[in-house]
Amino acid sequence: MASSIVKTVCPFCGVGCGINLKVDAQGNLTGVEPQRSHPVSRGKLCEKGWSTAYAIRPDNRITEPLKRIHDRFYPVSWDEALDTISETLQDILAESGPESVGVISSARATNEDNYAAQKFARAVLKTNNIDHCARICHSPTVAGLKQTLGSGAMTNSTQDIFETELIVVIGADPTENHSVFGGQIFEAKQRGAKLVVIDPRVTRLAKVADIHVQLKPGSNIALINAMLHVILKQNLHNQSFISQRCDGFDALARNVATITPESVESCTGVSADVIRQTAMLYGQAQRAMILYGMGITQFVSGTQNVIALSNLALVCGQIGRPGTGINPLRGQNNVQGACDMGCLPNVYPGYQAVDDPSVQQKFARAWGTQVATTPGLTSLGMTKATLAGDFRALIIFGEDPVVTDPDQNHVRAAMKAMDLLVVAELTMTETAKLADYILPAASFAEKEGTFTNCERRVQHGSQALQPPGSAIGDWQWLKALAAKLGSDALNWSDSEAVFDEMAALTPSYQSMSYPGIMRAHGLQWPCHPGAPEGTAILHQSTFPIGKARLIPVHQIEIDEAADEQYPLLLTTNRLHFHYGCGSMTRKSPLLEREIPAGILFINPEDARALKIQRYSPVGIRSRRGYVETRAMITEDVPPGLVAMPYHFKEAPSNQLTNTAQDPVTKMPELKACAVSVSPLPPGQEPRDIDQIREEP
Ligand SMILES: Nc1nc2c(c(=O)[nH]1)N[C@H]1C(S)=C(S)[C@@H](COP(=O)(O)OP(=O)(O)OC[C@H]3O[C@@H](n4cnc5c(=O)[nH]c(N)nc54)[C@H](O)[C@@H]3O)O[C@H]1N2
Ligand SMILES: Nc1nc2c(c(=O)[nH]1)N[C@H]1C(S)=C(S)[C@@H](COP(=O)(O)OP(=O)(O)OC[C@H]3O[C@@H](n4cnc5c(=O)[nH]c(N)nc54)[C@H](O)[C@@H]3O)O[C@H]1N2
Ligand code: SF4
Ligand SMILES: [Mo]
Repeated sequence: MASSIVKTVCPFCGVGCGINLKVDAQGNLTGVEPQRSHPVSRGKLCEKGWSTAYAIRPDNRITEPLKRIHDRFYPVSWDEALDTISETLQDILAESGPESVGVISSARATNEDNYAAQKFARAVLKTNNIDHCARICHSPTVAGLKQTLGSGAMTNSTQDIFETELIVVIGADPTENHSVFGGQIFEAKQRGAKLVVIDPRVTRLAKVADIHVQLKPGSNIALINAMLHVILKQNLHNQSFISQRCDGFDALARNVATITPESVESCTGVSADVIRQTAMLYGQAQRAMILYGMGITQFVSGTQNVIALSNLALVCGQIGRPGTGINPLRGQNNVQGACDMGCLPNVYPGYQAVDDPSVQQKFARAWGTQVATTPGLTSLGMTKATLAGDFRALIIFGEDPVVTDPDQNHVRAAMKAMDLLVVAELTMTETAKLADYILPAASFAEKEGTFTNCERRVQHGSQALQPPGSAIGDWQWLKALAAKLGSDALNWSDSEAVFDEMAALTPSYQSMSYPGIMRAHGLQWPCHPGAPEGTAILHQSTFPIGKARLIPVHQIEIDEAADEQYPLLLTTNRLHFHYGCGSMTRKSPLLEREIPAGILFINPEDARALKIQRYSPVGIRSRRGYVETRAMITEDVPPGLVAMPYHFKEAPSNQLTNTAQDPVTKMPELKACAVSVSPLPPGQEPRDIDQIREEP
């Protein structure tokens, strides 16, 4: 075999940078490089992308199926593992029915893997209990924009950033989290675009913004309603767009009539002047582009926050043209795809409702089998049902909920209470440690498949390497497990066959094929006979629901405010050098050198009051848990607010977080909970959570 360069997509964030893997004649990965002509990344990668080779190195991997006996894992053959898993599943199905089993799929895996996962749940297990991390990420986007626009995806394309006059970044930190795109925001600003950042923390973009609106956590709706008030008062709304393309304007106008900037000063912590300036800037721009993230969605008010933003864009007619739009920065490399594939308990691929009888018939006919008819449980619903005794078996691939779901003690208790927990992973995670069986999964570089980035671009990744040991791709072990359960529903010959079946059933992917996607550096959905080359900008002349809906929303307070016992508010965020549960980025010595351990960001004022010095060991307690780490004193967080990343399994911020949920989507409030912070006694180092847990 000669050495080769294989084209694929970066396996981390939703920017979807084009990456080339260099493979030597022996089949080893020798390096990565950016694709020069890629339409999004244009020859760049961030540090995580450059470090991909470490993330999937064979010596860090799970290479054979493992079975847990008491507290130790023993290697078993695939046959033995799948035989016992299928027997146990059959027993549980016979005793407790399909509502007692479920699947959590992976926004890090391919569309093909995700299509297979939801088909496995629906056609083999006969349940709609299928979900994935979008639940705790952009589920409010899917629900909110579906109501207002008819489609819950980024309306424009990343490169529109160079065509806009005004960039509004609200509740997102793109230089850290969508780094190559974050760099492009800097570039667009240098070329003359104005930049507004709305964030309680001083992010890197906030430091260069024309206006930084440093609002209090959870006050987005009050702020946006007051901006709408100013826009209407100053007659800056787009009358013709509203009358031609929107319903519900009068009710919206009535709702914001009394919400003056002055009236929300104390709730938002932002001066009326700054609110007015921001509203005027947005209202007067010819082309303004809203980019948003977890600072909008991860609240009990998540769906309402999204609706508020949608109201703002619609009233100003900032939708359907280049350089405009309402643009959720979808997080994971394939979270857009995992949602599109129907790995959600209420929709089939292409967001076709599971409780619609005609949709049920369509899939039952296509798949040649009966399907479940009632919506399933969400991921957090499955953990809750387990502790209530109503849920017994879970198959998880490519997620680490013990580190990434809120209220870790509760999640661990649920995982331990399952009668069967199967985890398919690249590497040993905190969740895998609790599994009955761990299955070795192939990484992105070791399988062929497609990934859909944040701008709806479906890209093809080729297989560059052989998987280590007996690891195989996720749809392939799902196929083998389905066969053990007596079903040939997943009997595809290769990943292209999976894609073709999916595309035929998913209207927005209808005209896509592997050759078409590869020719064009990816195609953006919707891609159908009316738009065979895909669609860069949504809603140009009409919305999928005809007219867009303006829906009045009211400020909703955070669930757990600071009080005497827990006097600080904790928010959780991300760091540039680490990703998710850290299981991949923390394998890279380069990334670990930058940030080797968890950290608490605290304002100098609070640090002084608590007698905390730079890098002091501190303990952080909430109503749900306790962790120890070190303090970083910084003006980047305001007094009263502390911030922690969630990447570090030794000091997991999800020990502390609140499970209070958005009633529409069950999104937990990961961005705000009450904590107390105290310095550790002199000489005491921060302990790992495992050590803390072992003590009485
Ligand atoms: N390096 C790195 N990159 C990543 C990831 C990673 O783990 N590491 N994860 C990926 C994933 S899954 C996702 S979803 C994306 C997420 O990307 P982002 O959405 O950028 O994620 P966060 O850093 O969690 O939060 C964004 C911002 O919301 C702000 N915020 C908090 N509360 C409020 C509020 O009430 N109002 C407003 N307006 N802002 C608020 C925070 O201060 C923070 O700056 O990143 C992706 N990219
Ligand atoms: N406190 C707090 N918690 C949060 C957040 C927050 O802002 N604050 N953000 C939330 C958000 S937005 C998200 S998206 C979640 C993310 O939560 P998770 O999805 O649990 O996080 P990841 O680190 O992306 O976990 C993915 C796992 O998949 C594995 N993997 C990668 N590729 C493959 C593959 O092809 N096949 C298989 N089988 N495995 C694979 C990796 O090894 C890794 O262990 O975290 C959430 N948790
Ligand atoms: S910006 Fe995202 S997709 Fe691009 S290299 Fe970095 S992690 Fe990968
Ligand atoms: Mo996410």
